[in-house]
Amino acid sequence: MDSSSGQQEFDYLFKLLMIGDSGVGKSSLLLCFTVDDFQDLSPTIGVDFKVKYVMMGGKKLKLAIWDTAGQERFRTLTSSYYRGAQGIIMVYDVTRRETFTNLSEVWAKEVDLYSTNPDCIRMLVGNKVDKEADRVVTKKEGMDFARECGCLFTECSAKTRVNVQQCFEELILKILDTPSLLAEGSKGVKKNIFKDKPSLSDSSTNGCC
Ligand SMILES: Nc1nc2c(ncn2[C@@H]2O[C@H](COP(=O)(O)OP(=O)(O)OP(=O)(O)O)[C@@H](O)[C@H]2O)c(=O)[nH]1
Ligand SMILES: [Mg+2]
Repeated sequence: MDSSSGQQEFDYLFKLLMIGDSGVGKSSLLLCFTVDDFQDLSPTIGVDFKVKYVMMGGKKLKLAIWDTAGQERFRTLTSSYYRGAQGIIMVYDVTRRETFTNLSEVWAKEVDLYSTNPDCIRMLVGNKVDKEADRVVTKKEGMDFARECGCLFTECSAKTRVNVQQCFEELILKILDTPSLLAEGSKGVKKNIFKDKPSLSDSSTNGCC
Protein backbone atom coordinates (compact mmCIF):
# COMPACT_ATOMS: atom_id res chain seq x y z
CA MET A 1 0.00 0.00 0.00
CA ASP A 2 1.65 3.24 -1.18
CA SER A 3 0.76 6.51 0.51
CA SER A 4 1.49 10.21 0.36
CA SER A 5 0.12 13.12 2.35
CA GLY A 6 0.06 16.05 -0.09
CA GLN A 7 -2.34 14.61 -2.66
CA GLN A 8 -5.70 16.24 -3.28
CA GLU A 9 -6.94 14.14 -6.20
CA PHE A 10 -8.62 10.86 -5.40
CA ASP A 11 -10.94 8.27 -6.89
CA TYR A 12 -12.81 7.35 -3.71
CA LEU A 13 -13.34 8.89 -0.31
CA PHE A 14 -13.95 6.42 2.50
CA LYS A 15 -15.10 7.28 5.99
CA LEU A 16 -13.73 4.98 8.68
CA LEU A 17 -14.60 5.06 12.38
CA MET A 18 -12.66 3.77 15.40
CA ILE A 19 -14.57 2.75 18.52
CA GLY A 20 -13.91 0.84 21.74
CA ASP A 21 -13.23 1.40 25.44
CA SER A 22 -10.93 4.16 26.66
CA GLY A 23 -7.26 3.15 26.73
CA VAL A 24 -7.45 0.24 24.28
CA GLY A 25 -5.20 2.09 21.84
CA LYS A 26 -7.48 3.52 19.14
CA SER A 27 -5.55 6.79 18.81
CA SER A 28 -2.24 4.91 18.98
CA LEU A 29 -3.28 2.61 16.13
CA LEU A 30 -4.34 5.60 14.07
CA LEU A 31 -1.04 7.38 14.75
CA CYS A 32 0.83 4.24 13.79
CA PHE A 33 -1.15 3.86 10.57
CA THR A 34 -0.97 7.51 9.50
CA VAL A 35 2.55 8.57 10.54
CA ASP A 36 4.22 5.33 11.69
CA ASP A 37 4.80 6.68 15.19
CA PHE A 38 4.05 5.55 18.76
CA GLN A 39 3.73 7.93 21.73
CA ASP A 40 2.15 7.85 25.16
CA LEU A 41 -1.06 9.68 24.19
CA SER A 42 -3.64 11.38 26.41
CA PRO A 43 -7.25 10.15 26.26
CA THR A 44 -9.13 11.60 23.31
CA ILE A 45 -11.55 14.40 24.11
CA GLY A 46 -14.71 14.01 22.04
CA VAL A 47 -13.66 13.06 18.51
CA ASP A 48 -10.46 13.48 16.53
CA PHE A 49 -9.83 12.69 12.89
CA LYS A 50 -7.03 12.21 10.43
CA VAL A 51 -6.86 12.07 6.67
CA LYS A 52 -4.59 9.71 4.80
CA TYR A 53 -4.19 9.18 1.07
CA VAL A 54 -3.33 5.69 -0.13
CA MET A 55 -3.03 3.86 -3.45
CA MET A 56 -4.80 0.50 -3.38
CA GLY A 57 -6.14 -1.74 -6.11
CA GLY A 58 -4.94 0.81 -8.66
CA LYS A 59 -7.16 3.52 -7.11
CA LYS A 60 -6.28 6.68 -5.23
CA LEU A 61 -8.16 6.66 -1.96
CA LYS A 62 -8.76 9.44 0.53
CA LEU A 63 -9.38 7.99 3.97
CA ALA A 64 -11.12 10.18 6.56
CA ILE A 65 -10.60 8.30 9.80
CA TRP A 66 -12.62 9.37 12.83
CA ASP A 67 -11.13 8.49 16.20
CA THR A 68 -13.75 8.58 18.95
CA ALA A 69 -13.21 8.94 22.69
CA GLY A 70 -13.88 5.72 24.59
CA GLN A 71 -14.86 7.48 27.81
CA GLU A 72 -18.55 7.09 28.57
CA ARG A 73 -19.14 10.81 29.11
CA PHE A 74 -18.56 11.39 25.37
CA ARG A 75 -20.93 8.64 24.21
CA THR A 76 -23.76 10.96 23.15
CA LEU A 77 -21.39 13.07 21.08
CA THR A 78 -19.55 10.18 19.44
CA SER A 79 -22.75 8.35 18.43
CA SER A 80 -23.40 10.92 15.70
CA TYR A 81 -20.15 9.99 13.93
CA TYR A 82 -21.33 6.49 12.92
CA ARG A 83 -23.44 8.06 10.18
CA GLY A 84 -22.19 7.22 6.68
CA ALA A 85 -19.14 5.23 7.79
CA GLN A 86 -18.12 2.58 5.27
CA GLY A 87 -15.80 0.90 7.77
CA ILE A 88 -15.90 0.58 11.56
CA ILE A 89 -12.91 -0.63 13.58
CA MET A 90 -13.85 -2.00 17.01
CA VAL A 91 -10.80 -2.18 19.24
CA TYR A 92 -10.22 -4.03 22.52
CA ASP A 93 -7.13 -4.58 24.66
CA VAL A 94 -6.05 -8.24 24.88
CA THR A 95 -4.76 -7.55 28.44
CA ARG A 96 -8.08 -6.12 29.79
CA ARG A 97 -11.03 -8.49 29.64
CA GLU A 98 -13.66 -5.82 30.33
CA THR A 99 -12.68 -4.09 27.08
CA PHE A 100 -13.54 -7.35 25.29
CA THR A 101 -16.84 -8.00 27.10
CA ASN A 102 -17.85 -4.40 26.45
CA LEU A 103 -17.78 -5.16 22.73
CA SER A 104 -21.01 -7.10 23.08
CA GLU A 105 -22.33 -5.08 26.06
CA VAL A 106 -21.74 -1.66 24.53
CA TRP A 107 -20.01 -1.31 21.19
CA ALA A 108 -21.86 -3.81 18.99
CA LYS A 109 -25.10 -2.29 20.28
CA GLU A 110 -23.88 1.21 19.40
CA VAL A 111 -23.08 0.03 15.87
CA ASP A 112 -26.54 -1.51 15.48
CA LEU A 113 -28.18 1.65 16.78
CA TYR A 114 -26.22 4.34 15.00
CA SER A 115 -24.61 2.92 11.88
CA THR A 116 -26.68 4.05 8.89
CA ASN A 117 -25.00 1.78 6.39
CA PRO A 118 -26.21 -1.85 6.25
CA ASP A 119 -23.21 -2.94 4.16
CA CYS A 120 -20.66 -1.19 6.41
CA ILE A 121 -17.57 -3.40 6.94
CA ARG A 122 -16.68 -4.05 10.57
CA MET A 123 -13.25 -5.09 11.78
CA LEU A 124 -12.57 -6.43 15.28
CA VAL A 125 -9.07 -5.62 16.53
CA GLY A 126 -7.33 -7.04 19.61
CA ASN A 127 -4.55 -4.56 20.39
CA LYS A 128 -1.42 -4.67 22.63
CA VAL A 129 -0.22 -8.16 21.64
CA ASP A 130 3.29 -6.99 22.57
CA LYS A 131 2.19 -7.53 26.20
CA GLU A 132 1.87 -11.28 25.69
CA ALA A 133 2.66 -12.06 29.34
CA ASP A 134 -0.34 -9.96 30.43
CA ARG A 135 -2.76 -11.36 27.85
CA VAL A 136 -6.14 -12.43 29.26
CA VAL A 137 -8.21 -12.65 26.05
CA THR A 138 -7.14 -15.49 23.75
CA LYS A 139 -6.93 -15.13 20.00
CA LYS A 140 -9.58 -17.85 19.65
CA GLU A 141 -12.03 -15.84 21.78
CA GLY A 142 -11.50 -12.85 19.50
CA MET A 143 -11.93 -14.95 16.36
CA ASP A 144 -15.10 -16.58 17.71
CA PHE A 145 -16.67 -13.25 18.62
CA ALA A 146 -15.77 -11.80 15.22
CA ARG A 147 -17.36 -14.78 13.48
CA GLU A 148 -20.50 -14.38 15.60
CA CYS A 149 -20.78 -10.71 14.61
CA GLY A 150 -19.76 -11.18 10.98
CA CYS A 151 -16.67 -9.00 11.44
CA LEU A 152 -13.16 -9.21 10.05
CA PHE A 153 -10.61 -9.91 12.77
CA THR A 154 -6.99 -9.24 13.55
CA GLU A 155 -4.67 -8.88 16.53
CA CYS A 156 -2.01 -6.20 16.48
CA SER A 157 0.24 -3.85 18.43
CA ALA A 158 0.45 -0.11 17.93
CA LYS A 159 3.68 -0.21 19.94
CA THR A 160 5.59 -2.73 17.81
CA ARG A 161 3.50 -1.88 14.68
CA VAL A 162 2.82 -5.54 14.10
CA ASN A 163 -0.23 -6.06 11.84
CA VAL A 164 -1.35 -2.39 11.98
CA GLN A 165 -0.94 -1.58 8.26
CA GLN A 166 -2.43 -4.98 7.38
CA CYS A 167 -5.46 -4.31 9.57
CA PHE A 168 -6.39 -1.09 7.74
CA GLU A 169 -5.45 -2.62 4.39
CA GLU A 170 -7.73 -5.61 4.85
CA LEU A 171 -10.64 -3.37 5.81
CA ILE A 172 -10.12 -1.08 2.83
CA LEU A 173 -9.81 -3.99 0.39
CA LYS A 174 -13.11 -5.34 1.65
CA ILE A 175 -14.74 -1.92 1.17
CA LEU A 176 -13.30 -1.78 -2.36
CA ASP A 177 -14.86 -5.19 -2.93
CA THR A 178 -18.36 -4.05 -1.91
CA PRO A 179 -20.16 -2.30 -4.80
CA SER A 180 -22.63 -0.31 -2.66
CA LEU A 181 -19.80 1.12 -0.51
CA LEU A 182 -17.74 1.88 -3.58
CA ALA A 183 -20.64 3.80 -5.07
CA GLU A 184 -20.99 5.88 -1.89
CA GLY A 185 -17.29 6.61 -1.82
CA SER A 186 -17.13 7.85 -5.39
CA LYS A 187 -16.39 11.52 -5.98
CA GLY A 188 -19.96 12.41 -6.88
CA VAL A 189 -21.19 11.91 -3.32
CA LYS A 190 -18.08 12.82 -1.35
CA LYS A 191 -19.69 15.90 0.23
CA ASN A 192 -22.17 13.69 2.08
CA ILE A 193 -19.38 12.40 4.29
CA PHE A 194 -18.89 15.78 5.92
CA LYS A 195 -22.50 16.90 5.59
CA ASP A 196 -23.22 16.88 9.31
CA LYS A 197 -20.00 18.66 10.27
CA PRO A 198 -19.80 21.66 7.94
CA SER A 199 -17.15 23.46 10.00
CA LEU A 200 -14.48 20.86 9.22
CA SER A 201 -12.11 21.70 6.39
CA ASP A 202 -11.86 19.07 3.67
CA SER A 203 -8.16 19.82 3.30
CA SER A 204 -7.20 19.29 6.95
CA THR A 205 -4.86 16.47 7.83
CA ASN A 206 -6.19 16.23 11.35
CA GLY A 207 -8.49 18.03 13.70
CA CYS A 208 -10.63 17.81 16.77
CA CYS A 209 -14.26 18.62 17.46
N1 LIG B 1 2.09 -1.81 25.25
C1 LIG B 1 1.23 -1.18 24.44
N2 LIG B 1 0.66 -0.02 24.81
C2 LIG B 1 -0.19 0.57 23.96
C3 LIG B 1 -0.50 0.04 22.70
N3 LIG B 1 -1.39 0.86 22.08
C4 LIG B 1 -1.62 1.86 22.93
N4 LIG B 1 -0.90 1.70 24.08
C5 LIG B 1 -0.90 2.58 25.23
O1 LIG B 1 -2.19 2.54 25.81
C6 LIG B 1 -2.57 3.83 26.31
C7 LIG B 1 -3.88 4.28 25.70
O2 LIG B 1 -3.73 4.45 24.31
P1 LIG B 1 -4.68 5.41 23.45
O3 LIG B 1 -4.29 5.22 22.02
O4 LIG B 1 -4.68 6.79 23.98
O5 LIG B 1 -6.11 4.75 23.73
P2 LIG B 1 -7.53 5.20 23.18
O6 LIG B 1 -8.27 3.94 22.85
O7 LIG B 1 -7.38 6.18 22.08
O8 LIG B 1 -8.21 5.87 24.45
P3 LIG B 1 -9.37 7.02 24.49
O9 LIG B 1 -8.94 8.13 23.61
O10 LIG B 1 -9.51 7.42 25.93
O11 LIG B 1 -10.63 6.35 24.00
C8 LIG B 1 -1.40 4.76 25.98
O12 LIG B 1 -0.59 4.86 27.12
C9 LIG B 1 -0.68 4.04 24.87
O13 LIG B 1 0.70 4.35 24.83
C10 LIG B 1 0.13 -1.20 22.31
O14 LIG B 1 -0.08 -1.75 21.23
N5 LIG B 1 0.98 -1.75 23.23
MG1 LIG C 1 -7.95 8.13 21.87
